[in-house]
Amino acid sequence: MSETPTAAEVAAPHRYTAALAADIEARWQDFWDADGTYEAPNPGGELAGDAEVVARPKKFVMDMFPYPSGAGLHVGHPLGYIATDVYARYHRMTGHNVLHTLGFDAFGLPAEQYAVQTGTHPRVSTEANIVNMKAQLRRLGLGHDKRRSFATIEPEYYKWTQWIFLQVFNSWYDEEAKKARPISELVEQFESGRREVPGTRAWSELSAAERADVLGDHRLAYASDAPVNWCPGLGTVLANEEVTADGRSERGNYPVFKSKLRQWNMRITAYADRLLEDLDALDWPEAIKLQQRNWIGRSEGARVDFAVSDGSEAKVTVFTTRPDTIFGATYMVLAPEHDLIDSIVPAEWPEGTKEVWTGGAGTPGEAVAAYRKQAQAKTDVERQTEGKDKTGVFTGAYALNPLTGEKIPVFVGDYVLMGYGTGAIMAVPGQDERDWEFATAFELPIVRTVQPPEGWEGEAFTGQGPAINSANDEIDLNGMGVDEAKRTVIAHLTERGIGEGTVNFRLRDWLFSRQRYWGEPFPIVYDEDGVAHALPESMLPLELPEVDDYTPRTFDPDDADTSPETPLSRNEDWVDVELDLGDGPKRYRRETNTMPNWAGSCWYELRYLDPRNDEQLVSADAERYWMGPREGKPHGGVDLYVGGAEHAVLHLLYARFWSKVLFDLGHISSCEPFHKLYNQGMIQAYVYRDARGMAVPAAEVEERDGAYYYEGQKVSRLLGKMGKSLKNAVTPDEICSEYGADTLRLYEMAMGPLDVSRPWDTRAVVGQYRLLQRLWRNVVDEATGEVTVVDAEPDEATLRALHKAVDGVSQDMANLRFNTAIAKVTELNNFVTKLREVPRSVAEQLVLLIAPLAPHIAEELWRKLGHTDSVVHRDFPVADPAYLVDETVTCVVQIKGKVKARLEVAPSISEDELEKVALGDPAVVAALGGAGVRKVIVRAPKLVNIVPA
Ligand code: ANZ
Repeated sequence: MSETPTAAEVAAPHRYTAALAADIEARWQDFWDADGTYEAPNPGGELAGDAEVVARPKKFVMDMFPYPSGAGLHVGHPLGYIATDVYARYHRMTGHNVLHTLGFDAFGLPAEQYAVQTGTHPRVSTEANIVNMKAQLRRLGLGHDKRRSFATIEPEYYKWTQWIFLQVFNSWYDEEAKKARPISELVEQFESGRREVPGTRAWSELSAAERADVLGDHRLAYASDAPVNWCPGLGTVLANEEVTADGRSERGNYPVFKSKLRQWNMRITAYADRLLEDLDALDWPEAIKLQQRNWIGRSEGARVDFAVSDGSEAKVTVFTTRPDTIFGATYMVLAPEHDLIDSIVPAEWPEGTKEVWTGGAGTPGEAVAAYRKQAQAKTDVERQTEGKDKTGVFTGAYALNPLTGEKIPVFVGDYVLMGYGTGAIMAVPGQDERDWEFATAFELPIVRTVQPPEGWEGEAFTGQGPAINSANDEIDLNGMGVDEAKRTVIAHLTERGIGEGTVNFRLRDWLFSRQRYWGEPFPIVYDEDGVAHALPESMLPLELPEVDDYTPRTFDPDDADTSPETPLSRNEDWVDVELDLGDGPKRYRRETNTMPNWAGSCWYELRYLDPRNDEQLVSADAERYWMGPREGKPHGGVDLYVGGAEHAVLHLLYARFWSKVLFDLGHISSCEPFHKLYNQGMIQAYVYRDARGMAVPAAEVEERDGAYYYEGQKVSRLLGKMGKSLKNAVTPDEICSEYGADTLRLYEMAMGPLDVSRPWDTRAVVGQYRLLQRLWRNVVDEATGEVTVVDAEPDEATLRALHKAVDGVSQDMANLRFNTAIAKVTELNNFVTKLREVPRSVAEQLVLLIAPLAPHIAEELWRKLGHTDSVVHRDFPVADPAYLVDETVTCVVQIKGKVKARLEVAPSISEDELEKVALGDPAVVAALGGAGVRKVIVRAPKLVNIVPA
């Protein structure tokens, strides 16, 4: 504040200004902290509290927790946090025990990269970022139960992440019971002979390593040699999303190779069906459910064997969703990585090989080798892109169509992916668009097996219709619809032993290891034979060791035959250990990969419930109380989870998977983590770019005649993301300083419906500031600071305005429609502003109405109005229905000038509507006595004059 007061400050020293807001807000934030205002009691344990509060209905409201980035928050980040806060506050005021808190998802790559660049330990930078973010969040007045906050990097937290890993590792999926069970029960089945041991020997005859291998095929967490994106130039494996379309690393532009590396996986595919089925009962946006369904990608179809026609026993097994079309399979395609290729390729091109099939190569072997090389450099997405020319080469081998008996050529083509189905297809150009394109390019025959509509020509027909061209001596599909034909053909193939109906999923197991430092260490050690052993629970947490260097070791970028060296492997003292795992001290080597970023966020909702429990992940009482199944929520779960739509699959699918495992093993009572999900929109901001396309600081751009200038140069303007790199970030701190947190909260909630993206406009913030200033003036004299309300009863019109607002705002709050709630509060406030005197009861209700949205000013006014308690736990106003019905006016209905009826109607009734009501009135009908009507004269809303025929 400046030292000499301005004229306005002298005239109105008690006006609601930024300085006053700052004072009010700081005071109430301190009060809430000291008072523990937002602490939600558990039914028992360390966080047990007031039994009366515990007995209320519970509400568990949650945000997707933030990564504490060094850049801190911009105004886009808190949109969801404010919304959940308003929602939580509303529910506290309507008789709920509300749990709302916020933790930090603090492992991750940015801190590690910063560490590599600066030598600062990731823990140091991460903790500093958390401190900064907490301060930013505190200024917003969010009503969090701070006792329940944590960061995923705390050993007390990741102890339990590791513990869950062990639960997953030590269990298997029982297909019959359709649930996870302890691995010890599987061992028992093998031992007792109730389950057949693979191979020829009994369980007791297998070595420890052999047993470990057998169990590894069943464990829900298992190590396998999966082909992954290995980038020697960066020294790490990469996610598919980190690889460019031309097969290079997005960062650094190094070559990326598909390399088989031993990695940990989680068998999420075992849960594919349940992950699908349980979606139905969740209250999630349909778009997100659809994304999960597509990601899981359940397809019903068949596996069919095609014999290779070289006299060998070889066969190509395909997965098809259209077994009804087999009669139209005129060629086959194998993925370039398919194992069978090498064994079926002949030395020479067979007779009948067309020029276009050979790729210009002298022999099939050369053609296939050259083609594979070319395919290796493409990503799966690229290979599958629609409308791209289909490529491939002939393998020189033929297969037999099992229903037509015809020899059909086998191709290698990259539009077939190794990771889906069997990595091989029967191609039916008549019914499949991709196959049609390929067949046209390679001059292959096309046979339609479904009758297309008349005039259909020049493309595949993928719709429904009767089967045609589909009969042999044993089976006749002709005339059948697609579904019947499918059923018939599957039965036939099954009988012949060359096929069966199957379900195929797009979902893959979850690759769970990363070659990074800043993540949870695996609680796994290897013995001398390389057998993996779980650490006992007593050895958790296994803490991250100190290392000198966080950098991954890099290699010659072109040398595919290298493998990663993880940062953790550099600490030999940590890696090479003597442990007693129950059979005496032995030497072991620790797993040196770390868990992926997603691990910590897979179960954090559970830890909020019982954050300091060091005996259990969460106590059964607390879990059942906050998460347990309820009426209307068969699976239980968080009552409201708010976050960005970008987390449709990975995080939300992984978290669901872990919940199901923990549920199966009896650790929790809800098999779903999040009952209701809501995606908030994004706050966008204008990005201004100069002639070179570089972003310029948005705050320094000037507008003149509809054009934009930066340092005198014209710049372009587009709506985009908000962020430091685009030089358009606005921080909540700036807005809090200029107007106060309550104004910021109102502005963010008023910008539009919560799920819609909206452009930030700093100039518009002042509108909400004025609302709060008017509210303040309605209660407090700006010159004296005295409360000005009177102890008079409000008049009828005021009561109507009040109760209408209360009714509307309540409904809006319960349904996350905060923008319209603010409009209604504003309307009421404007009404009150026009009153000569403000009745105390009206002022109080107004303050309570706005309390969830603008909690600091509400507390302050509540106190000024003479209350000694906090508004946080006061009852939200309840509308009196008596004041909600519209007022009516009396309408007189005359026939030939004589009054025959009086009607009570809304003052706003239309002429048409009034005419209808009048003519339908029983007294009028009786008076007309069946006579027709010649003319009706309507003067809405008061008079209707009827002239009978
Ligand atoms: C013959 C056929 C005829 C097919 C027809 C479709 C239509 P969804 O629904 O996604 O599961 N396919 C199978 N494995 C493949 C792979 N590894 N790479 C690329 N394509 C593959 O798709 C299943 C269909 O996609 C399968 O059914 C197969 O083509 C193809 F009129 O078989 B179909």
